[in-house]
Amino acid sequence: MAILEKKSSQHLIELEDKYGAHNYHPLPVVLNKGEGVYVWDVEGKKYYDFLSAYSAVNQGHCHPKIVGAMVNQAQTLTLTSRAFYNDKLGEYEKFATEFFGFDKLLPMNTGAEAVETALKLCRKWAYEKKGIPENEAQIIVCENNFHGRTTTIISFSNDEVARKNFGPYTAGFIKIEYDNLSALEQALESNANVAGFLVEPIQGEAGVYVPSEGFLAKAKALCEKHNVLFLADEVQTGIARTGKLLAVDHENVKPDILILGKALSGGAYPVSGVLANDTIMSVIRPGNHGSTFGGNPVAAAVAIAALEVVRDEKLAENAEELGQLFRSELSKYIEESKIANLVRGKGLLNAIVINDSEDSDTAWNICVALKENGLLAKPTHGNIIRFAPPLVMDKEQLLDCVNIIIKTLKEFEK
Ligand code: IF1
Repeated sequence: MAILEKKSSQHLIELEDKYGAHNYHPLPVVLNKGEGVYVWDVEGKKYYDFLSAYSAVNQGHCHPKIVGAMVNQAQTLTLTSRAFYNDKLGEYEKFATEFFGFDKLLPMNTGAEAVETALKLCRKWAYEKKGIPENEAQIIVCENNFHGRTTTIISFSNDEVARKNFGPYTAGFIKIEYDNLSALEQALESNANVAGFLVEPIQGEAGVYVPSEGFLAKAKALCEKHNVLFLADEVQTGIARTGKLLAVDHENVKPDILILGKALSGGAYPVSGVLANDTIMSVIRPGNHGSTFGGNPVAAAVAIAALEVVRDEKLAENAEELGQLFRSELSKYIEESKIANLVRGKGLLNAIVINDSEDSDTAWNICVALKENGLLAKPTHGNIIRFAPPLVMDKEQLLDCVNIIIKTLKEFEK
């Protein structure tokens, strides 16, 4: 019998290069195992995961409770479609609506699908409840947003790499500067047909931009004043990532439409969803929207387990405490550093800005060096490196990672 050759990283990278679309440029590491805050490559090297699959693995890799729920349900009933009822969806909808404090949940699969769902819901509410003339609804979005990769979503992106040559683009969006209340007020006052304001409570992909204290609360108040829905995209910032269950909780803001994804499943399965109260969700009627896998029994079982882990292991509290430690330790180093300019973030969603031009490859080279030193992270744009470990990390592990990061940055001090 042929001895199964152990696949090397190089061989596996070549397979992807030859047979896979080149829609990503991954760091040169091939992972084959994950457990808690750790991942391993095919050569057996162990790493701290400081990306958490872009904040999908908040509960840690392969959390036994989440995987257990998935395996158990997968051996019982995986998919019925919504043509029939199943015994898990109603229980999940009740659990999730009570967990986040809304009347209704519309279950989907990916974050982009949930954002698209929220946009459709917002528009339909505008026509049927606010009385905006049909096909005239406008939704305000922010410069440098990231909400996914569908044609409509990239229509209001200003990232040319994500947008160019995918036209024609979807109309009905007004762009304003992020964290700019007067720009929001001006857009609301000069457009009669505004249906909603879609915003990331912290702009993740743009480089972990935390808005000014009070921005979210004042933006919500402006939306209320103009009878405009506040749509919070918490796909990346939600599920305890920023030190609260939701990033909007830091300002006690209650969105009209809440968009969730990623860690809603702990990274075990694609689960996303949109939550809203009946006054809004009641505009959706049979046939208006759906998806084959949306609300499937496995997703429902996984999401309940993933949220119970967040609650029972107090992940938001841990993210808050370790995030403050992370920023204070790095700030001390940055005071004397010539390679790092600043560290910013909330909870365990942080980033450092590298003292080099946006188009330099310094941030990338630092991430390659971090990999050699046993920690995986990736630049967002150009000179910004995002640091987002699983929220199950403990203090000792975090300080170990701070040491690895500082040691690596010092290798780049000129
Ligand atoms: C990629 C970025 C992060 C998101 C927010 C919706 C979605 C995302 C705030 C869509 C997804 C992912 C997508 C992934 C990389 C990652 C990402 F770099 F693309 F921008 F996290 F910042 N709203 N973000 O962050 O959710 O459809 O992917 O489930 O596309 O490269 P999705």
